[in-house]
Amino acid sequence: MRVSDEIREARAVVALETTLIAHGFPPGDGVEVGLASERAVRDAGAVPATIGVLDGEVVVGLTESELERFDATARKLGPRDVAAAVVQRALGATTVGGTLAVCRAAGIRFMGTGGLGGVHRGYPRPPDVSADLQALASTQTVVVSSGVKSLLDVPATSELLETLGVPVLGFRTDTLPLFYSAHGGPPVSARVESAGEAAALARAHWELGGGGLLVGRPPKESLDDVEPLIASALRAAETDGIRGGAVTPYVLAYLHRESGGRTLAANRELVVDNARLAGEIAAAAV
Ligand code: PSU
Ligand code: MN
Repeated sequence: MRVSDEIREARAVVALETTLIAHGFPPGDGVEVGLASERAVRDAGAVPATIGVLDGEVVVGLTESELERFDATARKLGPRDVAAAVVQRALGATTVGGTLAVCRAAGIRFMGTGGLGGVHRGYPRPPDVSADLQALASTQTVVVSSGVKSLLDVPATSELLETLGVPVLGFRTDTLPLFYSAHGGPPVSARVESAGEAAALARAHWELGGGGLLVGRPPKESLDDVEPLIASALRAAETDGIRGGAVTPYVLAYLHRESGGRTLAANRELVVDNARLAGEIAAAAV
């Protein structure tokens, strides 16, 4: 593992994933979103640590030119895939779960992302539950997201987070945001009003020996008419025989295309805003 000097010495560090960069946006846009997220973390008074696997190393704190290598050819790395990518010298983009596995090894306590993975619709056919959930439950890190991925079964994911003992904090909201939409999600386990309150709650949870916490931040501009598009994207994915890790990139590309770019703009904005809030919480925790 290679950790940059700046990150090693920083008091407040925010981890950022690379799957979003490589697979969550059209070519080129992902790198821009990654760099904008890093700036947002800095604006909040913390140091960004974008994480990925490159040239046989886990890199914690990719440089700008390294970040630019993360395109759609990168392997998508969940927690179980990081070691293989290192040994096989693959270009590896970490998911939330893969990033959390690295956070655990590097002692990083805060992370920003778009949406957490979770229980796929139609469970148990296929029996697809993201490794993000188990990784979050077992890592002492705060993940700031706008809820879970929009294509999931959100109520089932929320139930499973409860089962796993993961606190779900609503940032100035009583319900878990639905990624593109701020409204209509399941209730959170506690509402917080400030970054300082989220940091204090995380500290208390960790003193009790608890693991990860999710902070749900509603998107500033709520798109409340995307659900029918998501349903048709999932039908198209099924018709085209798309499975497993390929489903999210397929659905996101479908939504970006069919919404005339509205979901793309919303997605970009919420990822950067979540990175900023993660930075504020990290800064408040020191
Ligand atoms: N949310 C998005 N776009 C994404 C992801 C989440 O809006 O690309 C990625 C994250 O990296 C997340 C991963 O960790 O999808 C989960 O994938 P899976 O459901 O295959 O575990
Ligand atoms: Mn999956």
